[in-house]
Amino acid sequence: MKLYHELLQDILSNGTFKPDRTGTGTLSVFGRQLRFDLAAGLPIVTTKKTHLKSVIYELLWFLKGDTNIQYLNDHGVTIWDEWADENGDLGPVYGHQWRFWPKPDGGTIDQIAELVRQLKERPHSRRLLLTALNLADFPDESQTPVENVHAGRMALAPCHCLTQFYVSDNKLSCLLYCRSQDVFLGTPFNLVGYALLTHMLAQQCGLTVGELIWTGGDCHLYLNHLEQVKQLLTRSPYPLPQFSFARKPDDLFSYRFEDFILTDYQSHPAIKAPIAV
Ligand code: DHF
Ligand code: TMP
Repeated sequence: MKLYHELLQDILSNGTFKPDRTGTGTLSVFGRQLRFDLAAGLPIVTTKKTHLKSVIYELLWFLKGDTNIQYLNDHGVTIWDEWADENGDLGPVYGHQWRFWPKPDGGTIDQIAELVRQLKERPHSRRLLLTALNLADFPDESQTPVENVHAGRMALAPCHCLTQFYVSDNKLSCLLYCRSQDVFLGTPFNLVGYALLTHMLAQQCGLTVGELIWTGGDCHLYLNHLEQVKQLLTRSPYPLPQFSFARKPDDLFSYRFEDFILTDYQSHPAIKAPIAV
């Protein structure tokens, strides 16, 4: 994860101060890209312990089309708690758009089922897309996340908002666009999440994994993360761990937590940082 360190250093060196929605303040750069060969190992940060369990349950939760934090909490995952309303709801966020994108006629589009079908039938397609960018459901930035949920809107606008998949030589690659990245807390999760989704799609469609290409729009470090970043940068990365599945589930919606096997994840200890709400 030398590339992740270079991105952190880039923001420290070149970032300009920007105030932000949460009132925390950031150092920010605009428009960056990192490429990872997924066959070389899982792109997980090794210079702090990354909570793989939270990433896996978040992904399974998205794939269920679920937007209530109860399922996450039932599995000990609390990463979405701060944005949910009193019923645990987050409004029509990722899971809703992935599985139940609303159509004008009242029906819905299952983007994930469609993506699997297209990958099997037309792997050469240039339309292998997944998006949560439903502008009709966007939050009003002058309101709090909970006020937005109460008004039927998303608690937060989608950060990882557009993904394109690509097949060549039987290898599946993933190009991810994140409009906004909390590079210390959010980016490590987003890299692993989309790497795992790519592994799942490849397994289901009889493909091997190619590249993960992460693209960030507003790439920022919150001002209350700078000490943590400097601490992380003093550490040396370990080799990337290998990823595999315990079995091949019947379909993309049948994966369980126990199916995800990470071998030899060697990491430095976790570094705590406050999250900007
Ligand atoms: N808001 C902000 N400001 N940054 C985010 O990264 C973010 N991410 C969201 C929702 N809102 C957000 C969803 N994803 C953590 C990581 C990802 C995430 C939410 C929270 C987090 O707190 N990570 C800590 C603890 C991990 C854990 O408890 O499992 C970490 O040290 O990685
Ligand atoms: P924003 O909607 O004002 O951009 O705030 C969202 C914050 O959450 C921003 O710091 C980016 C961060 N974020 C990630 O980095 N990754 C994620 O997956 C999510 C949901 C949020």
